[in-house]
Amino acid sequence: MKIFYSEKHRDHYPPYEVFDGGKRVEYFENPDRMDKILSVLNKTDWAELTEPSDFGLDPILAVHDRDYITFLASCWTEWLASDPEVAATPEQHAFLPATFALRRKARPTQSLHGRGGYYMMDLSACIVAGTYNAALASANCALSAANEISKNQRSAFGLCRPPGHHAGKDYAGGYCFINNASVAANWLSSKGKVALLDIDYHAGNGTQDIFYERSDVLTISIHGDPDYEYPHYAGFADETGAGEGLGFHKNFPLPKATGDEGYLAALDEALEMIRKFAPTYLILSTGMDTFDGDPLGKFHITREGFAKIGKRITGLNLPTAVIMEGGYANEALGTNVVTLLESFK
Ligand code: SP5
Ligand code: ZN
Repeated sequence: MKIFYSEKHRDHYPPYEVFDGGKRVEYFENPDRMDKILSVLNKTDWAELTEPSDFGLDPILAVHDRDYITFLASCWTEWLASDPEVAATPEQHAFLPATFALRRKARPTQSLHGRGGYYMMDLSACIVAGTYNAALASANCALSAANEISKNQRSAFGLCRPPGHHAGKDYAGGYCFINNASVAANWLSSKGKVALLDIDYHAGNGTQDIFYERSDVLTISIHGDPDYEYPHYAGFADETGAGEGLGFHKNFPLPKATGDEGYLAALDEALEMIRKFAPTYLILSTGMDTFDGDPLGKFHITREGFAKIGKRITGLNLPTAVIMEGGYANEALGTNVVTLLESFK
C-alpha cells in the first residue's frame, strides 16, 4: 500500500496554541505524531513510503478562495516584516489574530490582523514560517492518494500533516489550513461519485461547509456532539445539506464516553447510507482522536475497535483514499493507525 508522506511538515511547529480561557499550551498537533506513525509503519512489510507528486495550485483553488490561499502564503513574512519583536525571536512566535469576523457581513480588511480574524476561526491554527509549504505538501499527499485509487488501486494512505477537515473554503481552524480530504474528493469528483466519511473525533465542519450544496459528493461525519465539543457550531444532526445538496450531508453527533459498541452502531448507519449512494470512490478522513485516552477526545474507542472500524469500512469494497486528520495520544498513535490500515492493505 502506498503511503504518501512529505518531510515538509516539520517546519510547521508553532511554539504554542491557545485553549479556552486564553491558556497557552504546547501545540498538540506536533511533528512527533508523524514520527510515531512512521515508526510503526516501518515495521510492517506492506507500507510503501512514497513522496507526493506536485499537483500545483489548481486543485486547491477549486476548493478554496484564492485570497484566502494568498493570505496563508504571505502571512508569516508580512508579520515578520512588520513587527521587530517577531523578527528578533521568530521561533518564539506564532501568528494569531485576537479579533474575529463574527456574524456580520464581514470583509477581509487591509491590515494583516484584519485578514487574520477574517480567515481564521479559532486560536489553534497558528501560522509560522513553515506553515504554508507544509500545508501545500500535505494537500499533495492527499491528491497523490486520490490519484492512486483513480488508477485502480484498492487503497492509498495520505499521511497528511497539517490535517485539513476543519478548514473551509476561506478559513483555517483546528490545526487545519487546506482541507486535504476535500481537495482530494473534489479532484476525484470529475471521475466519479465520491463519498467522504469523516471518522475524526471532531466534527468535520470545513468539509461540511465545502460540499454542503453539492449532491455529487456525499459527506458524513461521526463525532463528539458539538453541544459539548469543539468545533461547537457545526456537526448537529439537523444539518443535512442545502439546495442541490439537501440530503447529501449527514452528521452523527455522539455522547461523551461513547465506546466501541455505540460507535460501531453509528458507523453501520453511515455505511448503509454510502451503499445506497453507490459512489465510485471513498475518501476516509481519519482521526485517531476517538481513542480511549486521547488528550483532546472524550470517546473510548479501543485498538480492537479500530480493527473493527477498518474491517467494516473495507466491507464497502470501494477504492479508498485514507487521509490523516487528528489524533493526539502520540504513544498509541502509530499502532492505532496501522491497526486501522491493516484492513485496507
Ligand atoms: C484535526 C483536529 O483534530 N483538530 C482538533 C482541534 C481541536 N482544538 C480545540 C481543542 C480544545 C481542547 N479543549 C481542552 C481539553 C483539554 N483536556
Ligand atoms: Zn480531531
